[in-house]
Amino acid sequence: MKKGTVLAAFAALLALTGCGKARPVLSLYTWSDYIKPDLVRRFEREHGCRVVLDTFESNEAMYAKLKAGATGYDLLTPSSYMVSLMHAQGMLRTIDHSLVPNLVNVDPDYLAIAVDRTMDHSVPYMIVVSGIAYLEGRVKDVIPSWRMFGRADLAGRMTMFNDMRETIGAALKTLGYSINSTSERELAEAEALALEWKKNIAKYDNEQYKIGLASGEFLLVHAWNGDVFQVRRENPAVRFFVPEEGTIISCDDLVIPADAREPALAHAFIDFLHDPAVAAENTVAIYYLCPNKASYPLLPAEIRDNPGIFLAPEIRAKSEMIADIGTANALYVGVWDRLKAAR
Ligand code: N2P
Repeated sequence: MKKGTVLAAFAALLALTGCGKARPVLSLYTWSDYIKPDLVRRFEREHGCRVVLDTFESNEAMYAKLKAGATGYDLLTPSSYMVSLMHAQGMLRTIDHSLVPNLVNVDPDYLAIAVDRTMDHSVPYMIVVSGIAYLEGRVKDVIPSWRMFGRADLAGRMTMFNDMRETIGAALKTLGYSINSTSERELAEAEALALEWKKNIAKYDNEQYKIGLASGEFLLVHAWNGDVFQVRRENPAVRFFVPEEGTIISCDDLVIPADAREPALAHAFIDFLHDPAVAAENTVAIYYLCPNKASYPLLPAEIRDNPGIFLAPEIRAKSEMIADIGTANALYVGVWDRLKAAR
């Protein structure tokens, strides 16, 4: 083969395999098990790009990493309270609605209670319900309450979230207080309760609990609903409940950092995720609800009739979304530091 022919053949091969000239890379920084992998591949094919995924385990960990100088991310999925904080600090780009025609599909009922109602700098991705998961048949006398973490007979076989707003929030809720309380007295009571619970838990954890519950290493865990239903595919004994005291509902939003390198691709990805068929397919795979109204009729009964995904109105009424509480955040940091250090 002549040199030119070899080169031409090589170029053709590169074009075929799609790894020739640098394809644009969309860098996504998100929670684990939070998008159907096939959908990521489909987007890569449709847009001739590569999607690189990096994961964080809490809003605070993600924020700390960005503040420490991490750059190069094009799309993030923080919870709304963290979105408010990041927006206030000029860390986010404005969403260009002309690039995201599928925004018309976002559920207006959700937007009515959202923090960023006009989707100025964030677009809702998934609604998350916090609760408790356990193994049926392995835990006696289950009551649908956060007080289960006080059960000494389960000591060492339970986990709670490694997430200050979630774990302190569960204790506040149990005491009848708001998860967004800024009262020092209420927080002190919550700290005392969470400290009692800490004696019974194996660890604070946001990711390993899934595998630990599936394997039976843990019997009862503080959990996000979608993770639990994913785990139930592996172990049908897994059960989930929303504690009767009420719970935390979060919305994780798609946001584009101010220094994103591929903002156009990031907008395209947001648009892709809000295509109703894609939104439904993603929800079916990860069991978190994408607040995309046009996708609801496409969801199977398993999702639509799941009370852990579409909450009963009375449970919803008792539940709250985490808010950015400004300088009072320092109170939570103090409580959390003491809880983590306690033995
Ligand atoms: C998915 C984590 C759910 C997001 N593994 C919690 N905000």
